[in-house]
Amino acid sequence: LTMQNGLRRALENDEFYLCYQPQLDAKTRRVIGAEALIRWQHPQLGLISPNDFIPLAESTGLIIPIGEWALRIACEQNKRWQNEGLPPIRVAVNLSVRQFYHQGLLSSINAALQQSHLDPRWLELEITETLAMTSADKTLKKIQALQDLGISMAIDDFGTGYSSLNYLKQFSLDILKIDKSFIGDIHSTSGKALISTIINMAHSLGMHVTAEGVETLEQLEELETMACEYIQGFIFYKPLLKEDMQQLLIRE
Ligand code: G
Ligand code: G
Ligand code: MN
Ligand code: NA
Repeated sequence: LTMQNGLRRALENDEFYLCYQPQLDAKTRRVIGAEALIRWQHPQLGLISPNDFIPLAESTGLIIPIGEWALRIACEQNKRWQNEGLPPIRVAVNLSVRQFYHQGLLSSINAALQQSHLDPRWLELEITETLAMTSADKTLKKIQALQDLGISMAIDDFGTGYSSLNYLKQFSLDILKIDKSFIGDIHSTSGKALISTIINMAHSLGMHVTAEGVETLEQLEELETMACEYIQGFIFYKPLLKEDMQQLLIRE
C-alpha cells in the first residue's frame, strides 16, 4: 500500500528519471542507439528497480501516465542531443502490455513526437513477445499504425515467451532483441546453434537483431560471426545517467 501511494505521487514529485543503455553496431563498435530504462528514486526507500514497481504500475493502471512520461522524456532528451550537434541515435522505449492496448497510445506518441520535434525514425518501441502473441489482429493493426508513423518496432526478450513463428512473420517487426538468457548460453554447442538459428530466422524475415546482456568477449565475437547487427550489454556499458550518455556521445 505504501508503495502504491508513493507510486501515485511519484510523477508529481518528479521522482522518476531515465537511464540510457547504449547499443552499438557490432561491426563498427559505434553507438547507434540506447534503451531508455526508468528508475524511481523514492524519498524514503531509495532507488527502486522497475522490476519492483512496473508490475504494480501495470495492475493499478498508473503505467499509463508513467509510460507517457517516459515516452515524452525520451523523445525530448533525444532531440536535445541532436540539437547539440551530437551524432543522432535511436532511443528505444519499453511499452508494457496495458500501455500498448490503451486507446490513447497513438495520440500520446504523436504528442510526444510533435512536442519534442523528434523525427520518428529516431524512436524505437519495444514490445514483449507475450504481447505480440495475443489477439493477433488487433495487435497487428496497432503495430502497423506505429510503423506508419515512421517508428521502429522491436520485439523484446525474444525467446522467453511462447514464440509463434507464424505471428512473427505477420507482424513484420523491425528489430528482434534476443533475450540475455540465450546470450549466457552461447559457449555451449546447443546454445550457439539456437542463437544462430534465431539470427538467421530474423534476417530472413527482414528484421535486424539486437543481442542483449552481452558480457564477455567470447559472446561478442560469436555474435559478430553470426552477423548480429547490434550489441547491448555490460561488456560495453551499463545503463548510464543522461549526463554520462551525453559525454559518451560527445566522445563519439
Ligand atoms: O533496467 P532494468 O534491468 O532494471 O529494467 C528492468 C525491467 O524494467 C526491464 O524488463 C525493462 O523492460 C523494464 N522497464 C524499464 N523501463 C521501463 C519503462 O519505461 N516502461 C516499461 N513498461 N518497462 C520498463
Ligand atoms: O527491457 P528488458 O527486460 O530487456 O531490460 C533490459 C535489462 O537488462 C535492463 O535492466 C538492463 O540493466 C539489463 N542488462 C542489460 N545488459 C546487461 C548485461 O550485460 N548483463 C546483465 N546481467 N543485465 C543486463
Ligand atoms: Mn527492453
Ligand atoms: Na530484454
